[in-house]
Amino acid sequence: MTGEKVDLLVRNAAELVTVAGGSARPRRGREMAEIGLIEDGAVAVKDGRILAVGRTAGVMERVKVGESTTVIDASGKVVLPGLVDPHTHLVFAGSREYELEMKIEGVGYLEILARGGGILDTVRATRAAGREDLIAAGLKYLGEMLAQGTTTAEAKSGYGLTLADEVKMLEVVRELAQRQPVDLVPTFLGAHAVPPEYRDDPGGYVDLLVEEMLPAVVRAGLAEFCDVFCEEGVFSVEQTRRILARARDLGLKLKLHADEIVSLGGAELAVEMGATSADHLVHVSEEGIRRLARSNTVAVLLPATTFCLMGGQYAPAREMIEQGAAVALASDFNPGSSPVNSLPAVMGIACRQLKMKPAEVITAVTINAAHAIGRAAEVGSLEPGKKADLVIFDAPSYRYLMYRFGTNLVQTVIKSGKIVVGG
Ligand code: IZC
Ligand code: ZN
Repeated sequence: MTGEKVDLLVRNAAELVTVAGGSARPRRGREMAEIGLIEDGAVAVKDGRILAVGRTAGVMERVKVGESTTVIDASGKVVLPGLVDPHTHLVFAGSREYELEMKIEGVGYLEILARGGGILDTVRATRAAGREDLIAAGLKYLGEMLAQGTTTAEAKSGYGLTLADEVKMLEVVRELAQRQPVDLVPTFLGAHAVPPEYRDDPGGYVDLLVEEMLPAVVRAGLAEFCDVFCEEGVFSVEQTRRILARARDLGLKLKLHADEIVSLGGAELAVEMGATSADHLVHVSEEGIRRLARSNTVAVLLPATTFCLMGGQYAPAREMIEQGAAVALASDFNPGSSPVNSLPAVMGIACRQLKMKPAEVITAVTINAAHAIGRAAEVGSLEPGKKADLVIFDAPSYRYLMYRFGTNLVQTVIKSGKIVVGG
């Protein structure tokens, strides 16, 4: 067979981790350990898409390498699908490093919020910020993420809390998507906190969300998902159900900040509403785990947040996996509870604190993360036809990535067939 001429070829990878075969539905339970590992692997790319994947010898037989083909020798290296970060609060102004002392002294996250700080502090800064400042900050953070292997990320609004400011944030997300390589999936999180203007009338803010903000955001085509911070003292289960039902009627897909700090039945609600993902789940109930395990709702765990909040209790990842849930991992990058935008850092924490095995962690930041944002047909695995998003790590095995926690081992990032980091 005379092969097709390819634009780019990565060859001789010590370990090529394809995570292939999971595009139709998320990998759950035991399947999470199946990562499609190929030794001495190669990937051939044409027109930004993957053309062939397999052992180097086999791929070389099927494709033609011409003078214009970029050939990367990945001997001694690990190649993974571009990492997918399915939960970030990417767009915000300012920072909240002053919360460190409060947290060390034991002031709780919800207490800081109740005092008018936390999210509300970032809301003040983000409302005051101009678009260009938000874009400049977003570009900087996305550059950091890309340099650590993230090629697709979800990005939420939620620091505006007025229609105009939420629209401003989502327009910034759209602009960011055009100005740099990381693909972005926009989520409307108008229900992130009750804004100060509605402090004494939280129900009035829920009315505003449902009657005005959601329809306007949908009309403008600015969001794919709707998310709610369902938490004690923030939005109740009843309010959350009302907001999500309206969002679903308007055609948005659903996500939910569920059972992060207090067990409210967030996981059960996410499954009931047919949410694409339920996120956090540190305090998920037994029944919540059972329902997640029987649903297609992806459990997105955010262990860097627990680490940064200095909480002793992490999400029960092992129990979720053992019961058959589909687990993904995300950074939760935000200025308060997780100023961490490195998925490799999250992966290192996931092994040690969630007791997830390295292979499960790989699935959780690739194909399952892609399912959590409705992108599994396009990214999250190395398979013919998918976007050619690849990361080459200076590591001899995939386990080494989690083992060497704290050092950026990314050597090269390829996005849609183009080298965007390293060489
Ligand atoms: O700014 O604190 N948990 N939302 C829900 C956050 C954390 C972001 C923040
Ligand atoms: Zn969040």
